[in-house]
Amino acid sequence: MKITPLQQARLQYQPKLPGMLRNGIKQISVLEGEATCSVADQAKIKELFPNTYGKKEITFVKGENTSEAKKQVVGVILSGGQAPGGHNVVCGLYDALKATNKENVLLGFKGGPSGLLNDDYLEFDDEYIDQFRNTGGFDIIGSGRTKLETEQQFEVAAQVCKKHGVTAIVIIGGDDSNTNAAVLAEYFAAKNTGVQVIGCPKTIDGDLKNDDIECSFGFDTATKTYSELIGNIERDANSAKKYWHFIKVMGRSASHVALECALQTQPNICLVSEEVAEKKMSLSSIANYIADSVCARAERGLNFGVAIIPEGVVEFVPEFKTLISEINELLAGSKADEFNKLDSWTEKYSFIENGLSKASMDVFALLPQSIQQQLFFERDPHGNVQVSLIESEKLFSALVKNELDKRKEAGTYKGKFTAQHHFFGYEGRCAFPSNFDADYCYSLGYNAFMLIQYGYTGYLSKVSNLSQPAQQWVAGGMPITKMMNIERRHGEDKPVIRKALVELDGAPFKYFQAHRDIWAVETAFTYPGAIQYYGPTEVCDLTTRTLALEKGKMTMQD
Ligand code: FBP
Repeated sequence: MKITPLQQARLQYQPKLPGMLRNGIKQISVLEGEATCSVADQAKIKELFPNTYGKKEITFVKGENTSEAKKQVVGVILSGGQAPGGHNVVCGLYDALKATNKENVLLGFKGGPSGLLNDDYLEFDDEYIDQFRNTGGFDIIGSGRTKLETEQQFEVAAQVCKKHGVTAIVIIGGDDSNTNAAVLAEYFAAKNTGVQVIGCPKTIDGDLKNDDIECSFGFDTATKTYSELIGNIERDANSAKKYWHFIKVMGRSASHVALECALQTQPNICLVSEEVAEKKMSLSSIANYIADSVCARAERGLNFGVAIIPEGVVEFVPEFKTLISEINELLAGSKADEFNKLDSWTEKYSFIENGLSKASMDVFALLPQSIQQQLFFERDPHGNVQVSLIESEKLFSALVKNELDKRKEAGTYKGKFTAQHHFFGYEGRCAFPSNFDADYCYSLGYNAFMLIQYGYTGYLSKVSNLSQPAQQWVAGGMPITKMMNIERRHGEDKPVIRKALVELDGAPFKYFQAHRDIWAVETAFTYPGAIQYYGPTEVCDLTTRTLALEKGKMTMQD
């Protein structure tokens, strides 16, 4: 692998640990807090997790390390979508493990959870791991989306652990992966395998967040990367003054990524899916809302602008949701073959017209033909429409164009409207981690090993007080069961970590709400530029606006 100058320089960066972990391994002791209970459905969660429920919150403090001196063989797994900083979690884990005992071993299961099931692994050594310090990506061992959830999988996992003498597994993943980590921990405990399980909170989506986890890693870097690109586009728009840019950003269901990018770049429009759902907005009302901004700007001679669209927004539009479920019904079973045999789009269109309710057909008829076709061609293995593949940035620009044409005819709009489209997702998932993510991730990994060393299982590595400098961060652990409740998934009641959507009464959304009317009309763009790794701390060590607002470090006036 050819190493670039930036990569070379980043390899030398020494991530910052929370103050309490900085005194050397021999000086890390445990402070146990209160016993915990789950955020809801306590009786049910307790019944499902008899061995791991109700454990105490843990904080590490400076003091004599009293953990048991035994050889540890730890297996680590990267699970799900890539997020910047994953390599540093592994590096932090490795460094703590080796600092504790040179004989300790770290195994990396390759390609996600399936690596554990297939016994496909590598053993880390200094030479290998040193190439990955402070780099983006998950290529150190690869990632995958296999879910560890069945009893049979757990049995195989137990056998693989036994074969290698594995004493603990660290799962680096999102809400689902950490839910599965808790279930695996319970299984291992119930079977007396002696294998501990620790989770680490990962996802660029920012939706693994609760009273205990202030943010998931990767969110900081990914949103800074997208914001740099959005800022560049804003500057281009403000230079050429001839395009409206519609930018879809990743984030799955929640709009945390879109909202954070809006806070950083002050675009004319940012849709927030959670608000769309709350207000039960229709496609036309959203198009009208954007068109109002286009018109108001056109009146000032500003025939350009930027609109941010969260990846999952269409699923939050009630009428669109109904349309999707009717399409899924319409093509269920053999009806899909019948549909696919039809030659022309005209024939297919009549098939659709006959199968959908009047209300859904009205919505369908509103869509540009390319999107109509996407709804029927892009299907998942179960035959369902893949909503995440819908080009909603094109959908909304087409709907806005229709609306503007109507207004032009009515004489209420005289501007020009030409749209450009972008989708930012993969551009940010493997970026070099910001200093924040490099430090946070290294701390999560280091901390995860301390939890293992002190014998804990079913815990999430927890580093908090993140809006302060790293010296003041607080390291510890929280039983995963504390974050759980029961939700209906695929027709069954399941214990899961609650996914965090954007809170409409939370400080980040309120800040956006207080400023967006001005941003919609004026050119209030801000250009964050590239992530800075070197330079003054107020430039290089900034957290996200989301975290700053949530923790009261930024006010409405800022
Ligand atoms: P995780 O939830 O696993 O962290 O993945 C997040 C994400 O980046 C989403 O934002 C996006 O919808 C999804 O992954 C895309 O993943 P894939 O490329 O596997 O479809």
